[in-house]
Amino acid sequence: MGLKDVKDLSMDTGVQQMLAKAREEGIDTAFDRAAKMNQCGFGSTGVCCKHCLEGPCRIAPNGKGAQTGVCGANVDTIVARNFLTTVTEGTASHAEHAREVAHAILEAVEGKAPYAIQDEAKLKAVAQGLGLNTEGKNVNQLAKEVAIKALEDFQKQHGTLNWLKFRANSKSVENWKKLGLLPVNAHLEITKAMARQVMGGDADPTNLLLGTVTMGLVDGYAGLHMSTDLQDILFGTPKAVKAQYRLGVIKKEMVNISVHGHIPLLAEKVVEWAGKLKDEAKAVGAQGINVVGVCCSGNELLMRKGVPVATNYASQEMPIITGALEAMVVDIQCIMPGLQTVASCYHTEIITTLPYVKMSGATHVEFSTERADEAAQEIVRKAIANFKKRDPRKISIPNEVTEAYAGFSVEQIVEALKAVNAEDPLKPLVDAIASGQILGAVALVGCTNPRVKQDSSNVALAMELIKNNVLVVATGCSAHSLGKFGLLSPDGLQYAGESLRNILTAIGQANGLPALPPALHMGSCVDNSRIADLLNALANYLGVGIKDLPVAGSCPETHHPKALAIGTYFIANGVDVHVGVNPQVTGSELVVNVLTAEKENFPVTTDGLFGGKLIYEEDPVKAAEIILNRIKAKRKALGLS
Ligand code: XCC
Ligand code: SF4
Repeated sequence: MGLKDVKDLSMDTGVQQMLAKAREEGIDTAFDRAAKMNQCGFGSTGVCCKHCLEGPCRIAPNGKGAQTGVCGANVDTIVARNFLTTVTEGTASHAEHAREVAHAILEAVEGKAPYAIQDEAKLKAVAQGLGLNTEGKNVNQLAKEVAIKALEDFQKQHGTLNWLKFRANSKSVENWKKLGLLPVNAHLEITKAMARQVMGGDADPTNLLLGTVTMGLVDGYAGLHMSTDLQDILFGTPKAVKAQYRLGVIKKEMVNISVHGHIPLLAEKVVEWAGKLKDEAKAVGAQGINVVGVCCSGNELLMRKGVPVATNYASQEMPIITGALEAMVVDIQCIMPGLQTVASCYHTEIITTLPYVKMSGATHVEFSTERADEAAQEIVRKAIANFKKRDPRKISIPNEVTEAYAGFSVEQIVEALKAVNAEDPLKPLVDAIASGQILGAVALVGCTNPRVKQDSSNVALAMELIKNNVLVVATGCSAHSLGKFGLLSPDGLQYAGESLRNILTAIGQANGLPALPPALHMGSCVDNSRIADLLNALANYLGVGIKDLPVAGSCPETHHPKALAIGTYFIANGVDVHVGVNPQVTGSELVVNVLTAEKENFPVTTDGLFGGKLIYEEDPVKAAEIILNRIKAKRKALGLS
């Protein structure tokens, strides 16, 4: 099969340019590998089971051939169980992220790690939310108590996750309690989920799907919320910041280091040491050191430090192909093993940092919070040493750079609204929704996927929504897509419906800006917690449940199990979640109906139990129409026109 035209692989002209360069140099990228890899029909529909050595068993489509596995498991059990496996993987990733940060805070306040608490106000707010007495305690004492509360969520044997009790909407909690879904501790629930997936474990498909909901709650509270809260405490709560996007942020005359992965513990230190060691870079003939972001580490640094973002998931190999990247430092998640193969054609050094995420052929500099400074220095010095190893014939950096705004934490959004109504900051937003000036809100989240034309579905869906006066908030790699195509900038309001444009202009002007952008960048994937916090605040203000709000979530170009875990968390709260990529469950009618409520009067559906459902639609324009109709139905139920 011939390779696709690079114009059909990404909307980003810089990425197209690098893809063409890679092909000329005989280098394989994820986009070309995707074209060569046929997707298996059994795996694509979720009907292949590998849970024991009697298999693999796979169920033939249309009733022709074997309809049960060797053990007798039918297609519904197999699909539901595979879905639980996927959601468990995603949840484990986020729980491990949160636990690492909790541990870092403990080390920091005990003087064992070189970090200091940056946001005392957030610390106090989180401590109070967790029910801690804050009176007369100094910062380190309080931070220690918060970290211990966090670590309890990985240890306690009774009760409910502390972070769930702190952050969840009370109406949602009542519902989960009634259904017996409340998680005790993250490790216990992840272990239990693994145990129920095992051969001869849970075979009831509906029960397995309810198990995924508990996983979703672990993901939400012991993953997303805990990570965001603790990172804000340790590194500061984001404020609006000017940002730059695209491969043009890589600078020819500088030592370029990209940070890639998710946990900001290392990334923050790399930025710090890049500043401190710039004279050493000058000594080798560079003008300085330029740190650029990739994926969610990029988002974390962008939100708090204004560090420019080079690229998102699907095109993570492209910074190397510019020939001007001295080092790519990675921690966990979304790091393609193919990076090292590409890097071996250039002078770029891939540096892994965690003992449980290594790559053969890459350099490993072990990172731990205790030796954070040493590790970051070593990494920056390696990058400096690589500057002289560049091959000038291989350097070609696309020159486009797009300007955007990021940093819209809930705290920042409330601050901006205070300029309109100091006493009652949520009122202007609620009034605009009630009057229909803002039809509703959609969270555009998730990834890019080399099987989908990069950025195209993210951008098309966002355009369609803002045209219809829907406010878009964005996180993760999809926020990069919107940033690159002008939707995180006030200029993007030219694509917005008139009433949305008017209100965002008014709020912006009250804050001394020309306008707010039509899409607000709220952070990394764990920062989907910020979106949930905003929804919780709006629901409480109106005295309704989150499920009643005219809102939805969408991940048009997802690729990662984490996205399905996050999606499950939002569905459990009654928010519809659209996915634009095959969720690999279509082999079971039962599973499809439980998740999507496609068939009327199906006995058990997530829509019936929680008020939110899965929407699977690959065409972004059709997906926007479905989302808009659901938003309108939820408005109507609230008595709004
Ligand atoms: Fe990964 Fe977070 Fe997806 Fe990007 S958005 S591809 S999960 S880096 Ni999270
Ligand atoms: Fe086959 Fe059952 Fe084993 Fe799965 S658990 S591989 S369906 S025998």
